[in-house]
Amino acid sequence: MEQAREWIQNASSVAVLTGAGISAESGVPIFRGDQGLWREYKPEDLATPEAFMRDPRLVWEWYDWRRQVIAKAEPNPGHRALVELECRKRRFNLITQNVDGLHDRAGSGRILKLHGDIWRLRCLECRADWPDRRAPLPKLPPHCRCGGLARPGVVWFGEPLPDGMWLEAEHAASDAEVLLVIGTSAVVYPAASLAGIARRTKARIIEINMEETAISHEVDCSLRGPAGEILPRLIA
Ligand code: BJW
Ligand code: ZN
Repeated sequence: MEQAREWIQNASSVAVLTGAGISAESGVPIFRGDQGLWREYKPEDLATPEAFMRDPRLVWEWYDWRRQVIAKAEPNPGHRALVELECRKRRFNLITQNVDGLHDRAGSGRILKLHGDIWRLRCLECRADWPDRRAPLPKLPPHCRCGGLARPGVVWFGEPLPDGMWLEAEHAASDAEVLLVIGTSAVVYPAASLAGIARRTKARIIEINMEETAISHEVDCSLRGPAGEILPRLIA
């Protein structure tokens, strides 16, 4: 902890990659492990364009349930510690895989949302894209004004990340002197490759997670425990 705190204090450029674990203490379920099931489905069964085309109502029921959980959730001390860190650093980049909007609600500035935003909808017909914060939605599946079927504004397996987003994330990781990787199992690509990118440009990599992950062997320091407890102590 002391060593990691010193690396952060001395760095002028810090990047952060967050995953579902940072929102776990706000009551938002993570994807993998025992908690990751909704009904009998795994995220890999639902977060795909194929699953949506097969059964849009089922996929929307999952998203509508998650939107209701997230609507009741509040940002936790982990989200807030990152806002504090952003205020202190000249160069700071927050990259998140989360779609829940809790970093925005905590007050983070620019956020690179690799996997989109659960509070936006997109029309499959006319490509319109709009915010909708109603939870539950009045009718499933929701439709666009044009009559087309709407989908959640998120990135599913097999889909490219939002335009330009990956380039910016890669740039942030290569520019960082310290990369914090928080609450992600690091099994989903390309997000998981950001640690390798930062490592090539000699960044210190600090992982915060309850458990060992797919990248634990390539980080400089693993802090084991809840992000909502570790982050405020690390940044204090
Ligand atoms: C705590 C805690 C506490 C708990 N404190 N910690 C090899 C290379 C490149 C790509 C691929 C590849 N092999 C396969 C691919 C493709 C695929 C992929 O990665 N598959 C893997 C499963 C193998 N990737 C893609 O398809 C991506 N697109 C792509 O590659 O496009 C290429 C392309 C280019 C051009 C044209 C077409 C295509 C897209 C990936 C999209 C992922 N989408 C999802 C759903 C988003 C919407 C939604 O939310 O519903 O994103 S899947 C899901 O996983 C979600 C998450 O963001 C993502 C990552 O999960 P995360 O955050 O790591 O959560 P968990 O649950 O796994 O882990 C939580 C962690 O927290 C655990 O470690 C806990 O221990 C910890 N924790 N409490 C701290 N209190
Ligand atoms: Zn439309």
